Amino acid sequence: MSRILSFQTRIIDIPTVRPHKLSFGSIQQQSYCIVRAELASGAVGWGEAATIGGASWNEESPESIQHAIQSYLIPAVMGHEAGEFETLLQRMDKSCRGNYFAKSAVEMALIDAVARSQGIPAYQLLGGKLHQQLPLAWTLATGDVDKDLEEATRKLAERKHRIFKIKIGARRPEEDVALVTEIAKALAGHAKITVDVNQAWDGNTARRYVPELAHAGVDLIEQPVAQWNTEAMASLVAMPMRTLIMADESICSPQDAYALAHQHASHVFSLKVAKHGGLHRTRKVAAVAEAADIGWYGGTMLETSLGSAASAHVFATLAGTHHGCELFGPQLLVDDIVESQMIVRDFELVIPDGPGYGVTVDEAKLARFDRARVGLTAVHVDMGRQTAFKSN
Ligand code: MUC
Ligand code: MG
Repeated sequence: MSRILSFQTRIIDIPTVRPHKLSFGSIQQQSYCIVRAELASGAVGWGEAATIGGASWNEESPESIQHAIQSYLIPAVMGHEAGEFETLLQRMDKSCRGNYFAKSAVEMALIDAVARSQGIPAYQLLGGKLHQQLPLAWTLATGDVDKDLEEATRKLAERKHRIFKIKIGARRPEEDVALVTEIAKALAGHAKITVDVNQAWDGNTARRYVPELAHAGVDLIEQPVAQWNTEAMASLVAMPMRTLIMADESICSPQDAYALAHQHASHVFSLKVAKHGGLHRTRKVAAVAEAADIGWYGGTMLETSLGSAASAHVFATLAGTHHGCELFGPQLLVDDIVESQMIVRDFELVIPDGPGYGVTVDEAKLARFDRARVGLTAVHVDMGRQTAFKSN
């Protein structure tokens, strides 16, 4: 056992290899709040929280995450035993409501530090590794059918991905259905097709177009309606079709999980370490899914290899029916912050062994992408951020 000695936080910005278009906008860079935790024993651990499009995906942004960590979460846990995770979560909750992304970054760093100090992989602190690897999805989000198909064909040939999630919701639903139908037809027999509407439709639009997507061969439809629209989700689940309805933005807390299960409003939950408030709480949400016969999917906020490896460690411990994962964030970035990335083999992500999350943070790379690096003024940063995300 060892007490928490210190923390450091910083925001980094990493450009993406191509624009990533979602229902609410287009991103050209990903921003992260990175946390370094040091224990009295000298052990060091790293955590990360990623957001998509600043504060566009949900209420938190890299800046709010850093502020919550510095002002409230660090004072709440400083000097306490690093391995007493449940106590630390309660202390963070008492000092700061919500702010789950921020809490997840702190907890992620502490789990890494404790696992490293014991020389064990983090999954051993979380119940042990049930899966050696998980099927790895890729997201098609260029907004152009030819470019999407070219990308999917390349990923298939490289034996990296054969589950493709298409981001829709920015265009008219008829146009989206036409694009999805064309891609699904071209890849039929070679790949599984899923879509993510990112809350763009109202209930009536969803009830009209979900059957058309099902007819096109889509296996799974993610968050077709607003995060609050549980009744519409339930009406889609009740439709007689083989296509599954997955909650993403709707499912954050274990209480959300219970409410969705109780109202039969999801076939599958997309699990994400950030929105659940950490790795332990991801397991609590997964436990509700398992109890309610709801499947799970290993979701992403487009983390670097650090956050992706941490997510992989907790996903690897989960029982119940799963639909693979989409921890492809590192492949969407021009560069990473670790020495070597996780292995992707035969369409599956191999869960990394080794102490902590099994990846080694490269501090020179962190410095290269640090928003506060010498010479970058606040004005430049603001201008950079405006061009890095364009809302619709
Ligand atoms: C989301 O809503 O699932 C994850 C992958 C991706 O392309 O967008 C995100 C967020
Ligand atoms: Mg989603």
